[in-house]
Amino acid sequence: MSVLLKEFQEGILTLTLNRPEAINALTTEMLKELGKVLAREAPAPEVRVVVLRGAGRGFCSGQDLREFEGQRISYKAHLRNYQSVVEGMASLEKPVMAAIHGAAAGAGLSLALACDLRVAAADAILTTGFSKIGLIPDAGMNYHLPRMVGYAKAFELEALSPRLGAEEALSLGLVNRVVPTEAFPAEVAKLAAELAQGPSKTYGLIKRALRRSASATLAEMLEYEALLQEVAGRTEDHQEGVQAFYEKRPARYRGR
Ligand code: T3D
Repeated sequence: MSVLLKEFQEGILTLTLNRPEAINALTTEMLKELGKVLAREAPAPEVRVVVLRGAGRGFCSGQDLREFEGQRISYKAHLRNYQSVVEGMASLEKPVMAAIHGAAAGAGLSLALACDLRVAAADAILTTGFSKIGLIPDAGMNYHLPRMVGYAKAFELEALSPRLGAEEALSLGLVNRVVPTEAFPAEVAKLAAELAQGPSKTYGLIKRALRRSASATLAEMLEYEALLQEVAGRTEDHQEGVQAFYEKRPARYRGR
């Protein structure tokens, strides 16, 4: 059985981390496969949204702590596998959504934070985890976390590594919504379908704009927005959106 399951249906590419016996602890094989799918398959125009989830009772417990047992590894080399995945998600011009149930720990949480949206089941537990084993957070956590919660909270979460329940994660802005555990698969599917039926190119441009804003001045952003709007304004979906407004009907976006 593959360590990464792929399913494509109605514009939604669902990627399932599949090592449930270890709460989907990440191995080199899994990361390489994930990086490859993000680079080669996810950019296809028929893919309108990517959902990342975990098999079994949790999302992901982070790096597999048994993979390099007894070995002295080069972290710099090993972390390239994580970097490809995180950069792959960031540069993908379509929404990437994490569906979190059970534990999201260590680099598993880093991957969830690198997604554009996070939906959590009520049973979700989020924890940075790294400092508990004497490591610093990686896989982009030091980029994403302080931008979501501010420096002081990020320091607390990274240094003390508390286990956050879904509601606390929601109140901190770490997840976008919390849904009852029984309704989780249906709610994830509903949100994914909504995104898959949306103006996909616009979503990609929104993603570009928000990512650029992390290191731009207001003046630069005003210029950049104007540039991106030139692109959005020429999409078929923009024409369809305006036409649907005139005709007082729901828009039928095709991602073009
Ligand atoms: O080293 C490097 O390569 C550098 C990069 C590091 C990146 C990182 O991600 S560092 C952080 C690594 N992750 C952790 O430290 C989390 C470790 N796991 C836990 O704290 C807990 O397992 C959870 C909070 C995730 C879940 O707790 P619980 O009680 O629901 O489950 P459990 O019983 O602890 O785990 C179930 C099984 O999964 C268990 O196996 P067993 O005993 O039934 O055979 C456990 O050992 C295994 N497991 C859980 N996490 C990992 C793991 N196996 C390997 N690696 C793991 N990360």
